[in-house]
Amino acid sequence: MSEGRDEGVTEGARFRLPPGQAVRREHRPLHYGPVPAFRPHRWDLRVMGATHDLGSYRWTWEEFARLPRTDTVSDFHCVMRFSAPDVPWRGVRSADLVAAAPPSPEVTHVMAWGEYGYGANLRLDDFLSEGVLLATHRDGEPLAPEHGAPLRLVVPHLYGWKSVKWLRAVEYMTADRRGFWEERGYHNRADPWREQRFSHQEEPGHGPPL
Ligand SMILES: Nc1nc2c(c(=O)[nH]1)N[C@H]1C(S)=C(S)[C@@H](COP(=O)(O)O)O[C@H]1N2
Ligand SMILES: [Mo]
Repeated sequence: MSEGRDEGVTEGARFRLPPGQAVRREHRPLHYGPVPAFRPHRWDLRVMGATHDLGSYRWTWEEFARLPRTDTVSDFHCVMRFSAPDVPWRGVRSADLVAAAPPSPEVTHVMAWGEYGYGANLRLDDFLSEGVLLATHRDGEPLAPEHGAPLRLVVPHLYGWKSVKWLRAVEYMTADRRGFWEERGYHNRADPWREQRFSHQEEPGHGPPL
């Protein structure tokens, strides 16, 4: 995550813009590391950790395709100070996934795991928020490889690094643990409306010790 040049065109108040953000419509991919290849026969999605029966759940690509689909439109805010308004997504609601793979009552947080060990931690209530989607489509098209194909998380109410691309697993946790950027100087919660960009802004109790 290096500071990119800001080619954003700032518009009026067409949509609510969090502090320190500018509008950018262009959909330029942003991530750390290489883009993984999608091999449908090898791909699976797992839900593991503190499930209600301590078992783990697994969907092949074919099985995942049978889960109910939902369309959403949400704004996307990257910590590098650009925001994309009104992005149409299609996918499986986090709430529908959690209903299919119930957590134990002690679960407080989840880790969303992408390929290559990228992970982002979320409070369970943030993961279950309205608008959180395991997305297969953006703008009516299947996700492009660089944007997370075949499946990415979309957490519109938190900074973009929580929206894990190339999602492969959701781990239920009974205590908080930092993800990839959260242990590298970025804020544990990442609320753009409070400009929670960096870990040095965290108050005691905002996250596990660094
Ligand atoms: N697996 C993975 N997911 C990731 C990232 C990453 O480096 N690896 N970067 C995040 C960041 S910082 C942002 S802003 C968004 C960018 O999504 P986009 O490239 O589709 O615009 O993806 C997020 N998801
Ligand atoms: Mo980002």
